[in-house]
Amino acid sequence: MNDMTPITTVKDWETDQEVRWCPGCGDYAILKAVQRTLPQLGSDPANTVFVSGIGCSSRFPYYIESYGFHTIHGRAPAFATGIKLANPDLDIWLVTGDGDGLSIGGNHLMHVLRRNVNMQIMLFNNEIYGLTKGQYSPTSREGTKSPSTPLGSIDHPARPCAFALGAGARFVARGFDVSKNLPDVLKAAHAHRGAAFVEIFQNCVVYNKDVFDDFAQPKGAEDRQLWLEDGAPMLFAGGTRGITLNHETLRLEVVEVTDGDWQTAKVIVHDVTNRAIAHMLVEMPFGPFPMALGVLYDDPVPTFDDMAIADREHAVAGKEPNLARLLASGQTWTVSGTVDESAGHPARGMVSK
Ligand SMILES: Cc1ncc(C[n+]2csc(CCOP(=O)(O)OP(=O)(O)O)c2C)c(N)n1
Ligand code: SF4
Ligand SMILES: [Mg+2]
Repeated sequence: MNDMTPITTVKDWETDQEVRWCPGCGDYAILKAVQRTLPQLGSDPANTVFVSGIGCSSRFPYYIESYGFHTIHGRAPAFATGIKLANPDLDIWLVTGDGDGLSIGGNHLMHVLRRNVNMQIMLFNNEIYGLTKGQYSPTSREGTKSPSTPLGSIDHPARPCAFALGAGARFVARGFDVSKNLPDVLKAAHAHRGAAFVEIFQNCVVYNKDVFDDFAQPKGAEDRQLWLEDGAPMLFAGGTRGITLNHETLRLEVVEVTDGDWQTAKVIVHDVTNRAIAHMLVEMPFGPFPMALGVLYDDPVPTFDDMAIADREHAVAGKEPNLARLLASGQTWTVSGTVDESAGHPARGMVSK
């Protein structure tokens, strides 16, 4: 991965701000994982910006000792895009929630992914609106009881990674708050040049407690988690089970692997550039299948910021800046005439080109 010589320690990324998350919230573990990862990336607080929208998750910039913007609901992608274009040398981390990023901000999130602006995007998915006291969100499971769905949600939930892929994202990964692998996932996102989307399952212990226990609880985790590694076979359950592609139905299937012979069982070797398989992995229903975690897709293309800056440089190459000439160029008008005070209206004149 992209480990660099650290110029900071974990302490350098901690702030003196009082952390306002509830005791036991999964956000704490994510904060620690990020603070542990930044020194390993060789990041410099003077060059790093955390940008968020609104929600419990979006309080994140207060707790990182760097530049930060706690912006408006759902609009972090617009701010982050502007910051990146204004100063492309800045390393941008966007923090959003399932409500912030997929309800009010779904449109903005789609465009930052489609445009491929170079930044890391962490979507904390707790399947609930935490900050506003537990209303259901676009990722809440069917049947979720909340103040806004007292009879249980009837919506079909959005899958953030499927949304990201559908929007054109070139890097899609998944992790969860207390996972020891989260720093590696974040490092891979940072190594990707372009919009790198990371869904992080996060336990809201107050309004949606332990909703990810089905796959995240440590006991028996290896039977329920498929950690993907580029170039490695898709094995889980201690290498006794794997994922294969049925060539007749073109669907994924779980297969038993005997004596470690995954080749005979036709287990797929993970290729992070295979977009079709990435789509299948993010849609894989948990239960019959394990939860696919780690880097699902990573296939860079030119970034919006690189291209916009190249365009800008091309447009001004060999030209002297001249504001007066710019203002007088193109279609201009001269307004002339007199004020007719007796008629009681301020100005009546002529506009000529
Ligand atoms: C324009 C606007 N509409 C609604 C709200 C109320 N509001 C604040 S946070 C939030 C949802 C946050 O949910 P999520 O992004 O999942 O964050 P979490 O608190 O779960 O981390 C809502 C609806 C607001 N602040 N501004
Ligand atoms: S309401 Fe939920 S998400 Fe918000 S701080 Fe509390 S536990 Fe965390
Ligand atoms: Mg939420």
